[in-house]
Amino acid sequence: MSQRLTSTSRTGIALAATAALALGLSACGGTTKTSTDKATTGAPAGSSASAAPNAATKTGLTVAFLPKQVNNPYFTISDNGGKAALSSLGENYKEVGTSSGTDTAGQVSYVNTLTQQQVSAIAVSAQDPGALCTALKQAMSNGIKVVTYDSDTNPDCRQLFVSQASSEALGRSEVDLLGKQLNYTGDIAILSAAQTATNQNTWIGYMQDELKQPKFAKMKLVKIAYGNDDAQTSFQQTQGLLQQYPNLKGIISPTTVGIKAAAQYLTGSKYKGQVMLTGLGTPNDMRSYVKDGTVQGFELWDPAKLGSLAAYAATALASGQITGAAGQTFKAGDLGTFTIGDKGVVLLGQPTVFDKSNIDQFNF
Ligand code: RAM
Repeated sequence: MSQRLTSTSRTGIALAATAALALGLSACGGTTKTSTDKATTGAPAGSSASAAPNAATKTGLTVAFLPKQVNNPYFTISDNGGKAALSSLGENYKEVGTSSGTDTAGQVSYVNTLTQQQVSAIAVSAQDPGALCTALKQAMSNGIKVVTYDSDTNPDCRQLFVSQASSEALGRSEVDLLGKQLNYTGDIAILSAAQTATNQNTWIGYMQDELKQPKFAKMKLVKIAYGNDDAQTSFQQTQGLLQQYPNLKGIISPTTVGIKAAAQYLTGSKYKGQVMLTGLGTPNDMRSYVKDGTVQGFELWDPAKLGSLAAYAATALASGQITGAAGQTFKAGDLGTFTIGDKGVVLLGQPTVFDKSNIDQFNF
């Protein structure tokens, strides 16, 4: 597959971008800085460009969602949230992606195809922080706006990261939840997704830091296992952890696929109610395990809202209203107005903790 656009189409994109910039400038009264959207220092790719906050929202844009995995129900919910937001704005939605959560080459190839197709923006959940960078930078240099959502790349490979919640709070709170469930005592393990996943690795870093606090002195992290966001691998990894560590008292699984598979294993085993399980799951996946006593509590954000916010951010970028610099704001329909933070990060909000008392109020 050719990764390059013809020089004619590149020129076309450049002309369109210049025209859009000019329109945006006249709408907001003008600024003379030109958009380069290129970073060499690891800063977010759009942080040095100027925005036209009052520019009209363009219609007929095409925003492509590229999730970590297309057959993962979590991404079906998030990307449908993106689709609904785009259709309310009069934009076009498409979704492409691999069925494996560890196919970085596949993700690269989809980015290259979307660049050839000259989509307006790409919203991607990255399987790896660096693997997509060359392809995403090529997309951005062709005028395509790049938003990461759910799982980030290195900041210079995208204009914005739409984050589900504070990574630090997510990592620390999962350790706190497990600590309460096992009375702050015992061996624990983490069942993660792919070994390279940016989001899980960031959360795990904060979990390890949280465990250094004195109140966790009697809790010992004995193993980090990887289920690759594959149900069968995650199930087998859970079984392996329990066999290898007979004193295991708790598991944190910060992935919707992992926590569901671990709960499935525990519920049919002698460990049910004995080994605690928490992490990140959807209420619909986890409801029966909460009701049967396998799981006491876990957390998540609303994936549909995450996808919706990514769609609004991509549209605002492609309309020239924002560039990705800290302090810029954009509107996201019913979700409200959001301000871009440090390193081009936009935060959706706080996650919800689900347990017996509230799980029936949620349907996703
Ligand atoms: C899985 C994916 C995703 C993560 C959720 C919690 O579906 O790994 O990236 O955010 O779990």
